[in-house]
Amino acid sequence: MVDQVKIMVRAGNGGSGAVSFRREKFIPKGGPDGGDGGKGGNVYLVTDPNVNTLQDFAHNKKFEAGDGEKGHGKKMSGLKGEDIIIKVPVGTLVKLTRLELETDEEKEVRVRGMKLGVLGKLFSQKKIEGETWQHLDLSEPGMELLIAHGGKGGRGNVHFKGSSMTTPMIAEDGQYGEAFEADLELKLLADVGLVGLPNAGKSTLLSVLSNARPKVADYEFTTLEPNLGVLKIGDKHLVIADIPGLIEGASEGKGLGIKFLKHIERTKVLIHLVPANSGTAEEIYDKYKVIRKELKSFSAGLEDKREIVVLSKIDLVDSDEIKKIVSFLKKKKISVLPISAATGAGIKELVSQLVS
Ligand SMILES: Nc1nc2c(ncn2[C@@H]2O[C@H](COP(=O)(O)OP(=O)(O)OP(=O)(O)O)[C@@H](O)[C@H]2O)c(=O)[nH]1
Ligand SMILES: [Mg+2]
Repeated sequence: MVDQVKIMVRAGNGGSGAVSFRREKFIPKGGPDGGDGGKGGNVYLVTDPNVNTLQDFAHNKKFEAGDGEKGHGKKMSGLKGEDIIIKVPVGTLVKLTRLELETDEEKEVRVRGMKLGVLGKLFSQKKIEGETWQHLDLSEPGMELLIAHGGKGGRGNVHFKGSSMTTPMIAEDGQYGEAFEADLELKLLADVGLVGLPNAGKSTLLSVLSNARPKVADYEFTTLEPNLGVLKIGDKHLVIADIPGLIEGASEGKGLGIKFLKHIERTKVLIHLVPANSGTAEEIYDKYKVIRKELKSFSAGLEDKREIVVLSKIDLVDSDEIKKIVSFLKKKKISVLPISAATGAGIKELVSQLVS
C-alpha cells in the first residue's frame, strides 16, 4: 500500500506582453497595440471518493500546468494556460514546500524592434524568499483546493503609452507560476480499529465482520500493512481497519513499530483483542496493559477512544477458564466480551455493540 508520496507541482508561467504598433493602410505611425500575455494555468487538488490510494503517484510525480501564451498585436491577449487537476483520495494530508525559482528582478533589456543602444525595462515577478510550509487536511469528498497559482500575464505595450512615451518599446514579462514540492500522505478513514498483540486474531475477525479477506496465519506479524474491510449493517457502513500487531516496546521501534497507529487515529472506536488461550487470567490482564501502554505512547488520544475489549479464540479454552478470566478482568474494571471467530460465538453481540 502506497500511503506516502512526494510530487512536484508547478503552475503555468504567465505569457509575456507584446510590443506591437498599429500598422494600417494610410496610418503610417499607428499607436502601440501590443496585447497582454495570457495567465498561467493553476494547479488544483481535488478529493475524489473513487480514488482510494496514492498508487497513481508512484510513477507520475511531476505535474505542470500550461504556460500562458504571449500577447499579440491588435490588443489581443494571449490564451490562458491550461489548469491541472490532481485527484487524490479523501483523507489525504498535504504538506507544501515552496520551491525556489530562478527569478529575474527588474532589469534592463533589449527589446526586439527597439532602436539599437536603447534599453527597455523588463518587469518580472517579485522574488520568493526562503521556504514556506503549508499543511492541508483534505478530509471531505469533493474538496477542491487551488495549491499553486499561475503567473499573471505581462502587460503589452498598449499600457505604457504616455505623454513622454508615445512609442513605448516595452512590455512586461509574465510572472512565474508558483511551484511546490507536495508531500501527500494518506490516512485511512476507518470507523473502527482492530488492535492487539500479533496472532490475537485481528485479521480473522476482520474477515468474519466484513467483506475483506486478509491473510491469516498461525504466526506473529502476518499482517504487515493495514487491511480495510466494510461491515454493512442495514444501510449503515462501517469501515474497519486491521493493523499489524503491537508488542511491548513497539513505541521504541520493536516489532513493526507503532507508525501504523496513524491509520486508526480517526476511528471512533477500537476493538482490542486479547486471546483467551494466551495464559492465566493475570497474564492476560498484563498483556492487555501492554497494548494500552503502546496506544498511549503514540500520544494521539488513542487511549481515550471508546474501546470494546474482546476475549478472542474462546473455542480453544474451556468455559470454566473463560469465566475465570472474565471475572478477573471485571475486578480490574474491564468489561470483556468473549468471542470466537471460528464458531461465531459473541460476534452478533459484538456487532450490536459496534452500532450502539
Ligand atoms: N481456534 C481459533 N483460531 C483462531 C481464531 N481467530 C483466529 N484464529 C487463528 O489464530 C491465528 C492468528 O490469526 P490472525 O487473524 O492472523 O491474527 P492477527 O492478530 O491478525 O495476527 P498478526 O497479523 O500477526 O498481528 C490463525 O491461525 C487463525 O486461524 C478463533 O476464533 N479460534
Ligand atoms: Mg493480522
